[in-house]
Amino acid sequence: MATHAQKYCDELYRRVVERNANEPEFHQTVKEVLGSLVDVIEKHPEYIELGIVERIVEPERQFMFRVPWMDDAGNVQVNRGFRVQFNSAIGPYKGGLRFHPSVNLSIIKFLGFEQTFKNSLTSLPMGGGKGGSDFNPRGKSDAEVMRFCQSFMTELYRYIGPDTDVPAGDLGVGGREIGYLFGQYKRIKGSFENGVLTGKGLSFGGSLARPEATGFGISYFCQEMLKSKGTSFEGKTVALSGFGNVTWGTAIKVTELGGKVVTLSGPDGYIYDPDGVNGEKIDYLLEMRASCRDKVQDYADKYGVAFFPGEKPWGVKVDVVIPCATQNDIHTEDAKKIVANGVKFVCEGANMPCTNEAVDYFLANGVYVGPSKAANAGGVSVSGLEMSQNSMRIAWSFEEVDAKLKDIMLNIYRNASMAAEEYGHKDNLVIGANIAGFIKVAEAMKAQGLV
Ligand code: 2IT
Repeated sequence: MATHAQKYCDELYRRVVERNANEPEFHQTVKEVLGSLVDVIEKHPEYIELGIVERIVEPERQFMFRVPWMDDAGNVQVNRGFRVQFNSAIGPYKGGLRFHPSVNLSIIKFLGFEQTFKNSLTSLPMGGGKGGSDFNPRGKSDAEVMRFCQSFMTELYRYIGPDTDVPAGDLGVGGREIGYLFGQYKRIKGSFENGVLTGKGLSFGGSLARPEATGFGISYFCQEMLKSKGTSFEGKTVALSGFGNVTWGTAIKVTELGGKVVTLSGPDGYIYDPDGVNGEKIDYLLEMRASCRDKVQDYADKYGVAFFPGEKPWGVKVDVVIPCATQNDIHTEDAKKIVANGVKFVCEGANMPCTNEAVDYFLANGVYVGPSKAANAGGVSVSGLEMSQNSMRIAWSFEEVDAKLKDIMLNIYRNASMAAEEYGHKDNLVIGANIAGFIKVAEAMKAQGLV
């Protein structure tokens, strides 16, 4: 018999789908989160009565704007810009900007929704937001990227600020883009407010360890998962996907912790390096990214390893799987191969890299799953620490930031794991992370009245 809470969640999900047609990624994350909250809502009927759950699935504010710019050949280009301010119950909106041709409102809303719970899990005072553009960085010159960033910020600046909304990077937005965006913001505002963006260069308020933070955080989180089952990265083979910032940081730390990274992937296929992606081969990922070619085959050509065009690395036999590329990288048929290979640990590095069905398949087959909103929260955590340093006008050492990051990740693991156990879902970190992230936001919303 479906409980009242279950019926409420089913009906709310139906309405979300109806009111937000053509937003499959947003539906996907709402379905996953609502599915995790039934027991909590059962225990806290006020979350229904006060409309907390109904409000939490509706962004506070959404902006879409025109971004006109001129390419090097003198042609006018028009892209679309987005910023979704999802939830400000526990702090200023905080979340990255994604520049990728696939970007649309559905993708930005899914990311903003996830970010709300992720930021809550970090224990730092950050609300949830996300933005970006369908601008395609592939093959663009430095000057084109700068002109695009300037035009994008000329519109975005009116919606953001150090105490209102603090963007950062995501796919396609790294240190170079944040530099151009900050320069334009500073010029328009006529004051030096560097807390408005994170992921900045070190010379103007960036934090040490921010580039490494997402991947290091994933590795620390995954290490806790392994430790809780009496094992470690030592001697384990690890399949990563992607070759960008998250993959880079994860490869460094996993290698340092004794694991061997054997795969990377790109839009063109995947590479298999039986000797491990380590040392200068990890540095080469930075070059591959900076080239804007978007090809992982470059790695295979340079180091003479196998390249599998058009394929994903999920059929490779390894001990640990960490998808670090983008959403919906692992479908049920991939999950089946992973389970058949005897993998016991899947830790999500990218945002929502597994479909809901793939996650269900893993859980049903005894795979320990680290959900992205917990496992990849290290990036935004160090963004939060960057905001603290900017407010205090001081800079911490790499070791200080890394130590705080590690503490935060252990804390997230503990909270997710305890929440799962408390609500009768031991070892289901997906449910645990959703519950732990939700409760803090819900309590803040409850205290702040109907807003
Ligand atoms: O998905 C993410 O957490 C990010 N892209 C980082 C966001 C941030 O504000 O640092």
